[in-house]
Amino acid sequence: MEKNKLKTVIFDLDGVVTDSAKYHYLAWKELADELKIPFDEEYNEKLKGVSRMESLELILENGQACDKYTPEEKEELAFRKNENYKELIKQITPEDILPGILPFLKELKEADIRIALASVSKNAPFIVHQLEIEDYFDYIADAASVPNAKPFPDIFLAARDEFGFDSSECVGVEDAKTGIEAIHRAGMKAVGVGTPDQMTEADLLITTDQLSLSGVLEAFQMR
Ligand code: B16
Ligand code: MG
Repeated sequence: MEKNKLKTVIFDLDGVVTDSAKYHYLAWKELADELKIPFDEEYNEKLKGVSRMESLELILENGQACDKYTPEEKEELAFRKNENYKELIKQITPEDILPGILPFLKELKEADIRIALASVSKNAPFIVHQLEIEDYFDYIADAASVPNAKPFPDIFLAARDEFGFDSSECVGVEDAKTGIEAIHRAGMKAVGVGTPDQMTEADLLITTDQLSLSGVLEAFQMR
């Protein structure tokens, strides 16, 4: 197999394609306030790329409240947060695509490089629809059918296997520490576009408006 050729770029959604992370924060904040649990933007960093139920556990942990609720009550709390989140993301429009993402997607399409989405968010298809970028994606991984969330590599491997590529031919783009770890565990190179202190393990640390095909090819010595 011809290695070192870029065949697919696998994008995370929240914090990479659009800033839906801010809506996750607002929705969790409302719940945390209601439960009288301290929660701020700094603590919210821990939730990026983390699944819904694990995020709830982290929030409850911050208020020493993990044992306060039954599994059914926790399901109900997560459900309420998600209902609130779904209301908030209705306001997302194509104007919310982060700078540089659209030109990068166009560049990849023109170069016939597959484009995949590896978001652990069950709301990802709705957000992609709101952003009107469905046509760019050759594959959107189904978060619900992936056994293990990030930092496990499952969702990135699902995208790779969809096309039958080798990990060395795939590049992942992430804004969360757990996501960078998931990309590496999938054996792929990782582009980090998140806050620099969370991106220490990224192979290439840039901002979304610096994303370019030539930049990725050069950084990873790919063709
Ligand atoms: P949902 P990503 C992740 O999306 C978010 O970063 C994380 O904050 C969220 O808890 C998770 O999705 C689950 O989302 O509750 O909508 O299913 O970064 O993998 O695109
Ligand atoms: Mg993310």
